[in-house]
Amino acid sequence: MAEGKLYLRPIGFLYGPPAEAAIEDGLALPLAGGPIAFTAAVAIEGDPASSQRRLVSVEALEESRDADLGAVLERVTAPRPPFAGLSLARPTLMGIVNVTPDSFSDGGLYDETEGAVTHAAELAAEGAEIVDVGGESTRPGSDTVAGDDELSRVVPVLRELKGSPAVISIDTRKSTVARAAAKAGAKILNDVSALTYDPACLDVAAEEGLDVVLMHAQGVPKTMQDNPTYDDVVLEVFDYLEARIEACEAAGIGRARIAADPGLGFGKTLGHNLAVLANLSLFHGLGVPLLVGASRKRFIGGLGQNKDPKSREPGSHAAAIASAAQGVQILRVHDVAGSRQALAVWRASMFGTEN
Ligand code: YH5
Repeated sequence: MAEGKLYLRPIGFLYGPPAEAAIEDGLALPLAGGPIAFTAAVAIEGDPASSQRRLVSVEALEESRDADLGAVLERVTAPRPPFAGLSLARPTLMGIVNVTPDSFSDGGLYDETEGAVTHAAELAAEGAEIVDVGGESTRPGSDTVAGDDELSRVVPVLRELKGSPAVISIDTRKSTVARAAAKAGAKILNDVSALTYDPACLDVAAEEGLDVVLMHAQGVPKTMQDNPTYDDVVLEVFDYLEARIEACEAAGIGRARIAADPGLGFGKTLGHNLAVLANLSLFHGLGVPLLVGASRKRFIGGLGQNKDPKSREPGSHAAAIASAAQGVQILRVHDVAGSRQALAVWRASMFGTEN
């Protein structure tokens, strides 16, 4: 009988016409509403300290009368409503725009603003449906930035992006920045602390009607890579995100306005990052759209021995495809044009359609 919590990791994916046929015949189920289907699942029972795994066919899943299993299965298979007005039927690209002084050699607020605005317009033209604007570096080892400095970097950029075809996302942990960003036209609050660093972010998101991206991190940027430890990184990240979704719902941010992100590189060793990547489909059990940001991160260099972030593009594309192949809906990337090409070729070859 059910001992502890139940998690489901969908596996055995089908794409395109075979997916539709297998769903029709009861041999597969839609992953997060489709268009990918899964034919089996790894059922994980227990908790991060002690868990057991068994392989279950879709037939067996559907025949089970277990209420816990039924509840997880409903979350895994249910269609996701649009997020921030965007249909998530195919992989959606979030392009990264940094407004931090170290990305511009000569500094100066005007140059910084113009550079970021131009970059954002390029990313939107290349196919980014979301542009994520950040004024605080949260890379490993980074110091925190004063709220006023972050505000004065980011707000002028957001104001100039008001006519942009892309949905604007603000990457911040601070409620003052989130509030000002919402007034300046941002529709998404992307918070690497899942609204824990500054709990007032919960009220700001609720009041301003922002959709939110909740990301898992262990520790804070300055020290998070010192010695990250988990009993079971995948289950712990799942439990954390589930609790943060509940906190949002309690604060008046409905499930339809939430996306979840396991936070690659945030308090995670190479092994932790790979475990998360290999088990991404489990996070569909959160019942919300998923976002993954692997682009140019150190673990990609760690696998490929590459120190220069820009030399990590091929690995970044591979990680984006591996994520999309498990049904991840939103991919946070630096190279929008390249990611779009990689994903289009992957999609065409797996689904057998040009678009
Ligand atoms: C994320 O994953 N990441 S900021 C180190 C690098 C390269 C890039 C060169 N904000 C995420 O992009 N928001 C950041 O090594 C994020 N998910 C979400 N939702 C860190 C970053 C980076 C760090």
